[in-house]
Amino acid sequence: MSEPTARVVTVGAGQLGPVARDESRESVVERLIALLRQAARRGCQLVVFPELALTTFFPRWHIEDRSEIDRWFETEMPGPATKALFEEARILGVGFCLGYAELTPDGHHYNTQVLVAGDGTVVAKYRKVHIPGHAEPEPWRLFQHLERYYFEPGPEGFGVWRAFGGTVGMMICNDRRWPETYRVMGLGGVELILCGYNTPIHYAPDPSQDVLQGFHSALVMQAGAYQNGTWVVAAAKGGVEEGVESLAQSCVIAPSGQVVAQAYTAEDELVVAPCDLDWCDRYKRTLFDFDRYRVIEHYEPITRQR
Ligand code: CDT
Repeated sequence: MSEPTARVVTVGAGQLGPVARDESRESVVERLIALLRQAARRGCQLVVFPELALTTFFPRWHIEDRSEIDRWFETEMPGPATKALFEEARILGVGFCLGYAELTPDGHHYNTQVLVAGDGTVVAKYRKVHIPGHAEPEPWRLFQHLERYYFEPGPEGFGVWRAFGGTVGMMICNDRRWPETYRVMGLGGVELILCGYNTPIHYAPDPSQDVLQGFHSALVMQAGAYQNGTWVVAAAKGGVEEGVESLAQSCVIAPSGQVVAQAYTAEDELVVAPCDLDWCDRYKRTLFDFDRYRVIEHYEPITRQR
């Protein structure tokens, strides 16, 4: 009897280098399309792009004018600038996951990721749950991190979707630092978590953490992958953007917790790895067999206490 075929999905982390404040969305989309074409040549079925990929990381500035704020947001997806990316995905048969600032018709502002299938159709949307930083300007900082001024937390929470031959989840940047993010998706049977991020190297409340940014980013994702038996694919917007240096180190992490591919540069770069989704079961059915080993009667404080 022949062995069943492994469920391998080849995934690319489509890292971006800096996006300048005055760079147009059309120009960024050209860069994304170049990465998507490279991904097709390298056998990818799916490419993960960074958080807020279409613009510079605008939460580093305090903008007061409402109409100026809303210019950083997308009111439709695909929209005028992004429809070329959707069309290219359809032509190439390569899906993607893209982070962007979303303004809904009823006026809500979210930090969002959309998952698009290889036929160019939208599979799912995820709105960032853990919103870091601060809600009011703090002039003592070298630069602002005003995500809590610009974004509401996603009301839907975490989800998993059947796509790309497996069970796919999404998280955005700061979400990756919280074990609950992975565990909620783990309880849904997640096999492949897609994450975009913008992580400034300098952490103003405690600069002693600056040298540890790369370590902490890998630490949380490797632990989350291992403890939930899932792949994690993470794409950075890295490099020095408008004077602020951000972590690159986009990577692919296996359910074993091992980093199997990582970016070499802080520029536009595609990091590719074949992800065997059947590898997840080696962990989900053994050490992390939730049904057998989780002791939920002792976990209640996690939802009772902030
Ligand atoms: N974009 C994002 O979520 N960045 C945060 C920075 C935390 S410091 C305000 C991160 O966790 O990487």
